[in-house]
Amino acid sequence: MPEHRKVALVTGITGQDGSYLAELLLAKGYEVHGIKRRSSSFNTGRIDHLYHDRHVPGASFRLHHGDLTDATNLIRILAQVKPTEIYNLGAQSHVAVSFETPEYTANSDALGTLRLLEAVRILGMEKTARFYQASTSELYGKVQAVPQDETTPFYPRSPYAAAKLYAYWIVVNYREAYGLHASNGILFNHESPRRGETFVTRKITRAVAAISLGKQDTLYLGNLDARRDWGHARDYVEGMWRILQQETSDDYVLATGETYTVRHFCDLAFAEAGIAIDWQGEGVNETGTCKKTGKVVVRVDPAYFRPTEVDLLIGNPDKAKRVLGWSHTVTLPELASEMVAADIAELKANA
Ligand code: NDP
Ligand code: GDR
Repeated sequence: MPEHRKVALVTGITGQDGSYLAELLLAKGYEVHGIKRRSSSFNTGRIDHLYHDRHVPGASFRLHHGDLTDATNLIRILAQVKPTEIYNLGAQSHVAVSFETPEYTANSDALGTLRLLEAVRILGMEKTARFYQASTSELYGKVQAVPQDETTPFYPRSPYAAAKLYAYWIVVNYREAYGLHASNGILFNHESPRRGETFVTRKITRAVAAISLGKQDTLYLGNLDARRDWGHARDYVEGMWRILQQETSDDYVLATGETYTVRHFCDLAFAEAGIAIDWQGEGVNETGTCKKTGKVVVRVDPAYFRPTEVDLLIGNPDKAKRVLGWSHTVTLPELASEMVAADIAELKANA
């Protein structure tokens, strides 16, 4: 690979990870190209601060309209951009939503990955472009062993995870069949103030902000006992980049190695705003309530339960530490604190 060209193509650039990755790559001097979907309203809020008008000399950030469900469009963009690194972050990424839109989820998350890999082959870019696939701890699904590492068997528990399982293996297959420098990052949950509003951490921190400012009374959640290994997205995009800088492609777990319940995150986040939660007993699910003095602030709504749940995720990041020199830097209390502060500031600014 020519050392002087550093051109990245990022699918999912408008998402949480895409925005942090774009910042990282630009800071490292890359020419960054992103694929964004056409939408009826603006969907570039997370990356607007990076956008330079393409007529400005030296602009190194470009957006292209596209979609992982459109093969001809992917081929055209790849042919134009000639990336040296491709980060495939685009996906229908919401597990609960995948039960409602399983076919679309498979189309974008599984076949979308195949389309991108085929585009690389069709254009003869196997030796010039490195490929990163956004794989996920959801692959582990029904617990087979803990902590989960690169050798733990997969057991997907949702249409999302099943689609990502296909993507994981097609990446491995293209590496073995065609010598592509293609790697999977098996990333455990990572959050930030830019996390989508319907994922549980952000849903909680937004509610903490609204409740603390007197704009909301009650927060409805689903399974409070699910355990997740949560880190900060900024740390994880650094890991993605490091994976593609290796001489040899491979698969890596990125995780903190610690696991906490949704209930615990709730406690941390509410404590940040000085709101004590009076839980109505441990393990309450169907009718569980938690009270701030005299006032119910969190209730369980079974509508948020999933047909099949992933009960326990805890990753073993030893290989990433050893080979990539990567480890997380942000603790869960620090993450909760940053997210709550950002949501309070945002709500005040919009008041
Ligand atoms: P987000 O949901 O924040 O972002 C997803 C991105 O994919 C958005 O830019 C979205 O565009 C885009 N997208 C969705 N469907 C398509 C499509 N059909 N064609 C092109 N682009 C599409 O996810 P995250 O940033 O959190 O995650 C990034 C990737 O990492 C995803 O693949 C996710 O599945 C995976 N992952 C995430 C983890 C996490 O904890 N965050 C952990 C492990 C894996 P738009 O803005 O228009 O919706
Ligand atoms: P997850 O994230 O499914 O792990 O997928 P999410 O934050 O949606 O759920 C985490 C856990 O919280 C429980 N939960 C709730 N979840 C949501 N969204 N809303 C609720 O009200 C609620 N109440 C309880 C869930 O049941 C679950 O157990 C994320 C996504 O980013 C995927 O794309 C990624 O692959 C994985 O993380 C790793």
